[in-house]
Amino acid sequence: MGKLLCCAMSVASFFTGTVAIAAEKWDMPLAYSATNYHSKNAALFADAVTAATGGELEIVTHPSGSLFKSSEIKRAVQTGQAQIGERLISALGNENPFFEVDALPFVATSFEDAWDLYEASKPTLTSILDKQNLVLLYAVPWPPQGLYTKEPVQSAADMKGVKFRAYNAMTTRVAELMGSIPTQIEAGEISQAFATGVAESMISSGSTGYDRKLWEHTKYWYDVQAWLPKNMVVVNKGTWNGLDERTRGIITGAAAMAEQAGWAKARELSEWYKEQLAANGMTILPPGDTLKADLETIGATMTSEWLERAGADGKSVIEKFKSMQLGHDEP
Ligand code: PCA
Repeated sequence: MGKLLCCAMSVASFFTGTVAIAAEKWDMPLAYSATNYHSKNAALFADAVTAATGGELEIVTHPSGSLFKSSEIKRAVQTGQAQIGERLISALGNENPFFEVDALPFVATSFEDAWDLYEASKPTLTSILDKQNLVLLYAVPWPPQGLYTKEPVQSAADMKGVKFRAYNAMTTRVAELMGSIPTQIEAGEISQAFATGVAESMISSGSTGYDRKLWEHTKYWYDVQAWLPKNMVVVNKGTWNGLDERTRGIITGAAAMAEQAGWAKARELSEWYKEQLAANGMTILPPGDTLKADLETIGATMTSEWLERAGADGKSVIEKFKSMQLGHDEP
């Protein structure tokens, strides 16, 4: 009896010992508020990995820039200060113009086209990230981008001199080409920027307008459907390579689910966000013909500027995307 008990105890301590040594905790910094669908989706992904590994790998999300600010998240993951994190891809244009492909105005303006553009860009995106010590896990879009204003806007000329909140170099360029005055401001600082008069207008999704209660500061949202930028979730490559194959498989599976769920959620909420902006007193309008034409001209300028900067990679992703479009048109 005594011998058996002793053996049972040592077996138990062997197992608990193993679990204690193997258990790993990953911090997952997120830039956007906990209630936003990107953050909720990341939390579901984190829980799925934690559950499927039996707690051997626990992923803990830190929304609202609470662990690292949005501008710091990618570097934190590259250097291993955080093992995994989420970042708006198109904000990284200063590192490589290729990151801006999903923020080109009027190139991919629907969820279907945004998905095709993602598929077309994924191999290059993955290899750029690989060289930066990062592994791409999944990417999820923001709903189509529209224009928030205090006053009605008929044409780009009406935006002249307006203080414009930008979230990357591309939105800064849109503002410059409209004659607006751009300032780059993180999503978390939007309410304050509008409340203090630092910003009067911006281009963003209904999602961010809803999260930041833009109806308190603006009256109109023009449903321009200019582009659908994406957030990506990346892991530190060294950390990734240190995982066993089974754990990597679990993460890859959970990431594929999170990607599908995230795209579905963005699509589903896109209309809902507009309804919420309207319910809170905003006027939701399609852009008038002049405004649309002006923005399209700006988009064409920006696309040719980008093609210059992005070189062969840029040219080939646009060609690949266009050939996918043609493919869809075939009977
Ligand atoms: N919301 C983010 C990026 C794109 C979007 O829809 C923002 O405004 O910062």
